[in-house]
Amino acid sequence: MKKLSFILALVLVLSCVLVACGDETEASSTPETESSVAADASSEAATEESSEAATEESSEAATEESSEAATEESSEAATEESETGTIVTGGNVAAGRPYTISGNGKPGGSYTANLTDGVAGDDVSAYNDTWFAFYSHPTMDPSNLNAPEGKGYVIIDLGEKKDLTKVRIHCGNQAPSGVNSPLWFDVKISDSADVDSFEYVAEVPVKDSAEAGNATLAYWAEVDINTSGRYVMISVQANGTWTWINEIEIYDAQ
Ligand SMILES: [Ca+2]
Repeated sequence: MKKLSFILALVLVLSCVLVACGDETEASSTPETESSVAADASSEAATEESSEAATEESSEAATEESSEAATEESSEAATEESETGTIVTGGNVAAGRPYTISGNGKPGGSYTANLTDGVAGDDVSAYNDTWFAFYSHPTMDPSNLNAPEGKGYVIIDLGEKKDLTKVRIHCGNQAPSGVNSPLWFDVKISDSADVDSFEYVAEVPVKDSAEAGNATLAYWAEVDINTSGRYVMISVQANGTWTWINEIEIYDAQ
């Protein structure tokens, strides 16, 4: 009987040992599971980071695209504006440049329009600084005129020698008031400001009396040229008392 009890006790002990081993197995498997969960979490985190990075990259790419698109649109708008505007500004190397005028006299009134400021008003009924006037008079003291005997000039300093392709002059005509389109404008060129150093380049076609007549109008007189120089002289031969201009444009080879 004692032997049987001992065997039973032994079986019990072995069972306990086995159960304990089973617990250990379970216990030892749990960290693996946790490790697996942690790995999953790590994977999720990695996925999120990757996703965020991708989103940021995508966002940056979108921003760049948007920026490029805006730049293109802006460029197109600038092109359209220059194509549709009455004054073409691209390549006008006379813009903002200093100039000198012939003669010491000043015409009556305040005809003091700036000739290189980009403003070319076309109101020929305006007797004021909307226009600059060359003034000629048969009996007035020539020292009081800026175009004695109808001859005057503007010399524009381009700052440095440039290759030139076109000259435009905005002028007005209002014959009933003695404001006439001139007989001619000439373009002359020099690398010096000395008045006697200029060489003839081209005549600028103007509306003659048959075209302009008694009309009140403003228009651009222009000529294509192919020369180079730093100083450009626009000389005028007036057709009557007044010649009105208010802007001169000179284009380079761009
Ligand atoms: Ca002007």
